[in-house]
Amino acid sequence: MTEHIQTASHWGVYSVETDRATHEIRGVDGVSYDPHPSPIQASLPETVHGRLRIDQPYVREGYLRSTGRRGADAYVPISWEEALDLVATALLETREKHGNESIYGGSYGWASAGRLHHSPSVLKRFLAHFGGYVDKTGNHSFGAAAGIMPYVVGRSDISNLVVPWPEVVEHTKLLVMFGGAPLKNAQIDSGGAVNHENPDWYAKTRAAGVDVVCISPYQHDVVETVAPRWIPIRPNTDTALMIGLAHTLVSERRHDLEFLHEHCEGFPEFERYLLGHDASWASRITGVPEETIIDLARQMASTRTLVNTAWAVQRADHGEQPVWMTVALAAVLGQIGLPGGGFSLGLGAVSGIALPRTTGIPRPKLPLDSNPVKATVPVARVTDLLLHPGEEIEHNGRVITFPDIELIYSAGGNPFHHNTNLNRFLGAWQRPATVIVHEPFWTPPAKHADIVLPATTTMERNDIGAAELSRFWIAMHQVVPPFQQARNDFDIFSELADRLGFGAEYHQNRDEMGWLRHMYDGARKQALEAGFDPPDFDTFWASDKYEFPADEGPTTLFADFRAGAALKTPSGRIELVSEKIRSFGYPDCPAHPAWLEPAEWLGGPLARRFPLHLLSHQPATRLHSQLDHASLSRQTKIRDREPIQLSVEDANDRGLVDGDVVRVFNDRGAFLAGVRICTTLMTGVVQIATGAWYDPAEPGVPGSLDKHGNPNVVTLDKGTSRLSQGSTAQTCLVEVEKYDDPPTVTAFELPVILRV
Ligand SMILES: Nc1nc2c(c(=O)[nH]1)N[C@H]1C(S)=C(S)[C@@H](COP(=O)(O)OP(=O)(O)OC[C@H]3O[C@@H](n4cnc5c(=O)[nH]c(N)nc54)[C@H](O)[C@@H]3O)O[C@H]1N2
Ligand SMILES: Nc1nc2c(c(=O)[nH]1)N[C@H]1C(S)=C(S)[C@@H](COP(=O)(O)OP(=O)(O)OC[C@H]3O[C@@H](n4cnc5c(=O)[nH]c(N)nc54)[C@H](O)[C@@H]3O)O[C@H]1N2
Ligand SMILES: [Mo]
Repeated sequence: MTEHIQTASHWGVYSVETDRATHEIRGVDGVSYDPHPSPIQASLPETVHGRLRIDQPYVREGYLRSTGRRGADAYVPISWEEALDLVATALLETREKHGNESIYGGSYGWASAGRLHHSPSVLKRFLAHFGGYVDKTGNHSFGAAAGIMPYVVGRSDISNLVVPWPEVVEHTKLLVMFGGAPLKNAQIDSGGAVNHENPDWYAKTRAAGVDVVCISPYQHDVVETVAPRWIPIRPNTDTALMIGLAHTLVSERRHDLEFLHEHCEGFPEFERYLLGHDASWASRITGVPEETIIDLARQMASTRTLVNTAWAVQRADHGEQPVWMTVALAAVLGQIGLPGGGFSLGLGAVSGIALPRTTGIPRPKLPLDSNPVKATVPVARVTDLLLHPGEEIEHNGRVITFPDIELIYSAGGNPFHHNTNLNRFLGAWQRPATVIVHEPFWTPPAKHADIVLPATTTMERNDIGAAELSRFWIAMHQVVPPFQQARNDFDIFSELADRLGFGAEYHQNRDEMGWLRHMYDGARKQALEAGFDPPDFDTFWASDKYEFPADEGPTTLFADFRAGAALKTPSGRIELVSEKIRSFGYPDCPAHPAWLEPAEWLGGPLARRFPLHLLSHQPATRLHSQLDHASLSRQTKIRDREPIQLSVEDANDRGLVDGDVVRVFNDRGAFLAGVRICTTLMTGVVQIATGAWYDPAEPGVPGSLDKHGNPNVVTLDKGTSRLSQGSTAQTCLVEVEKYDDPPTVTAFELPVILRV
């Protein structure tokens, strides 16, 4: 008999059709209240019971004898009893010999939707009760923006610094988008996208006659639906373009002096800097013609203009600057706090970011409990942490000393996806004595771990979906029993906590449904106090979802500030000059927004050897590395490799045709990819999606050729600046050459398993 059961993922809520007797998953369907369900959900039926699932616990063959190399060894199947003993022993020994500061539990990662079974969270709760762990700070998504914005506008909640679609449609006349807003990115949301409305909002934007400008190396970063005007720009030079625009505005007296004096700190000093950098200077740096800059500046001053900057633009060396300069440009225009005007960050970066939202909705949550260890590492500096114990780095006005890491515990992330400069990272990953990973699939982190514990996927457990950017609470029902010996991350930690003597503190004697009910009741109480009316747990669970009412209308960003309220900056105003930042004395983040040359870019000396700028964007057919093994993602590959886009000219110069395999390389490493020639990409720029599973020709050996197309084999791993230490993944020069007789891709093979 067929059953239909609702659950959810980061890419949407869906109903799963299963056979009640055999538990075969027959298909998935979007829910009726989702206007544009994501095609990514089609990858689920084949993967939940697919051959890459990890069926039971394993230990790396060389681990117990301290031999071999992570990534190169075979795996030995062990029982859960043995596996949990090994984990408990490693944890206890590490703590005893080296203290809790030697345990890295920062475990970055998107894992899966659901508020209880979010694996990095259950891991952190566990390690907190074990006496603590070294955590990470910041994120890969918008680390530089989150670092700089507290100084500029007194806020670090970057995903709220967005002008929502309804306001754009009603009030914006000119939408200037640095880095665009690729529609493919709006498929997903951390915690579970619900209503995919972005395509409809683009259509409304078009119908309202909003003039859209896409400033990006790639023309299709804004959907054709809105007939955008394309201004190609050299990667990592947006700050210079914004400075050129601001210069034009100021020198032609088109700026809003009253706004600058009333609401901003430091304009006179910033103006002196600005006046030395005109449109012709900006043109030389950006490759944008001087007249285009001047015309655009004039148009911006003549109408209601919104400047939006994509998160990708700040995922680059000195990524603080384009964000600060976005605010400065909007301040010069003087429309901050007016409906549909001013600035916005990351419009369209994820599904819910610019949809009508409701403020003050509480979320059911699992308490992480406080971490007794205070040592942390910025996410972009994890390799340095592992390689250089004792080293000091500057971060946001403080000095961090790296502790000596002996044990890595990772669940719910793929470090061979999110970290840059993987060859250096792989060397770092070999250093600690023990690496423990929970994974549902034989992914690169599983294949590089000492102890591998098999985790369930969302379909195998009950949970509650409640994304920060949505108005829904979603009941996620268990669809099928756990695969083979897989267990929920939460249950694994509960059992470990029992063994280690803090079970009662960790799980508080609640099982899965006990926790869901407890978490729901806590959030419901808060919701009732806030004037909402969610039903009791049983009604919610039976009815699949609760939808909070939409707000009457959005409040305009910074309208209260414009009307006189103070910002949480030292001056209470927008800081175009920050005395606080000046006091840090950082050469890579001065007291006002400025053009600082990136470590590598097309205008720098390295471009003579590596003349192509590599951009690695979010993938259309998967979430980061998740579901790369499903047919939807694999169908897009070229001769089994991730496609890399090259302009016609760059392809011709190298004698390349569509379908060729190429080697993409620089001094940090090399990977293979399949050529796709693109007529809408700027010459000098190549583009590849992130997320192809790392697949080294010589496993475990730093410097090996990656056969499959993982861009992080060549990306740079310096921090954006001493201020934020954010990721610089988009700052990367390479060369590309044809590669004959490429080796077979083995990313989707199982590791060698020694059955005794
Ligand atoms: N070059 C380059 N690199 C980038 C970026 C870029 O733009 N360019 N973007 C960066 C950004 S913004 C981000 S957010 C990061 C994302 O990096 P990650 O969040 O690390 O990427 P994911 O592929 O989502 O990794 C999630 C992992 O968790 C596993 N998993 C899923 N569900 C569960 C579960 O229930 N339990 C357990 N134990 N495991 C589970 C999946 O199989 C997968 O291996 O990448 C960053 N890396
Ligand atoms: N389908 C899907 N959607 C996703 C994700 C996914 O994995 N899959 N990941 C999600 C996550 S975690 C995040 S953080 C967001 C990220 O959202 P973003 O960071 O905004 O997304 P990207 O796709 O990395 O980049 C968007 C575009 O920026 C342009 N760009 C890159 N560098 C520059 C530059 O220097 N200047 C200019 N002007 N343009 C530049 C590129 O052409 C690229 O296509 O996406 C989310 N959405
Ligand atoms: Mo992200």
